[in-house]
Amino acid sequence: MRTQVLIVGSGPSGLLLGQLLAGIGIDNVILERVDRDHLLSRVRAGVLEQGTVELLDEAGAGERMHAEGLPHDGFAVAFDNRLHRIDLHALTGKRVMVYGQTEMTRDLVEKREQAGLTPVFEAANVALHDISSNPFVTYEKDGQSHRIDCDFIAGCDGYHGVSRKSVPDGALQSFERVYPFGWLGVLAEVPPASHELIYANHERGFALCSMRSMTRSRYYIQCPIDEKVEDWSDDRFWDELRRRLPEASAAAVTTGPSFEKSIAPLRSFVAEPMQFGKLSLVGDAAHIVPPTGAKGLNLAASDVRYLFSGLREFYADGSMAGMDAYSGRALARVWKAVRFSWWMTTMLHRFPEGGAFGQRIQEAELDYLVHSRAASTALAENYVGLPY
Ligand code: FAS
Ligand code: PHB
Repeated sequence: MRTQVLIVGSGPSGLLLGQLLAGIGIDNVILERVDRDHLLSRVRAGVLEQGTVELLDEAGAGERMHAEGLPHDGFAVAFDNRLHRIDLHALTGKRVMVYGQTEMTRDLVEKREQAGLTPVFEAANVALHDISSNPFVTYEKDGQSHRIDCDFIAGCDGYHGVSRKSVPDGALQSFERVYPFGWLGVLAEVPPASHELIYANHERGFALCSMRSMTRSRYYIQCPIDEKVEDWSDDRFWDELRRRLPEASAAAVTTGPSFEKSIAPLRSFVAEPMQFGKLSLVGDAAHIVPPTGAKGLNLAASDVRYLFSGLREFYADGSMAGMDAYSGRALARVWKAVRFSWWMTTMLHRFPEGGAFGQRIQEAELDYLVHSRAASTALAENYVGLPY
């Protein structure tokens, strides 16, 4: 079998790229390791930049997002028992869309299936070959071995995928910072504590009040990296969450049974370059950010935008200029988002090893942020998404 672009991974990166390519007649196949139910059961990001919204529209999969998503003009930063609103729209003229990655993935999968381009689910032992010149991919499914030859491979298979590992040793340089804590997150069918997100800095640790709709809430609290989710009953979670919020916000929390509870580790990671021969790395396959700045999914979307532009140019007039520029263009935006996510994380989380000096610096950072228009604008323009 042969295709023009072979996409490894059916997460947001792979699905967005596949849908955009199919939309202009560029043949592509998506290989996905897990089954459809597993893919659509994952709970991850919740905030879309305007650029991501526009890309989903361009991919023809934005209808339900506009019907059910929640446009947000701002969010609050909480500390010293007070809320301080960051008015994104007043400061930047832009807003963000609160719409779960789970829903976005479902919309893209259904669009692709309607076009008869169903991803190959449960593709096992995907292997990349000859990625420098005449690339092909092999995999197994239903006990059969398969080979697909292609012009390009898009490695959209996330941090633990096979694509980055297929680059020859020494050809990539990686940069990493692992944070000494994780996020314990819950989903519950209860109304959110506020109509906008609340990012809370508290001496007991960070907390985030988010949502998926006005009847479904998403909450997170900072927890030790070695914490076990089974040690956290719902009651224990709700009590700890409310202790980290301003009193008025805590009183507004509606508790109820969680139907998803998990702990995510936090790290910053970048692999350079994001391309080797005919293999391009996209999204989490190339970079990871702590979710504090709501950038992970949105960075995946900007990588897709750059790669799609390069592929469109190649198939239109044979020029490799856009493809050759992909890594540099993507990394320029990636590193700004990595910096912002690191900054938001260091400003809002507890770092005991930072000592009394570190605590005072954090308090000064927060005080400056909420009392300086320049500081709030800098946060706001990064949060809504820097220009492409
Ligand atoms: P993904 O990891 O989403 O998708 C990769 C796909 O490739 C997966 O479906 C995987 O099954 C498949 N795959 C892997 N190896 C393969 C192989 N060998 N062969 C075939 N397929 C393979 N971001 C935010 O902005 N906010 C958040 O709150 C947030 N929370 C997160 C929580 C968790 C637990 C995790 C892991 C990430 C979170 N993120 C968050 C980041 C997340 O949203 C990613 O940025 C986003 O999923 C990136 O999308 P992809 O690049 O498509 O990678
Ligand atoms: C979420 O709703 O899952 C979410 C929102 C904002 C973040 C991280 C996660 O910064």
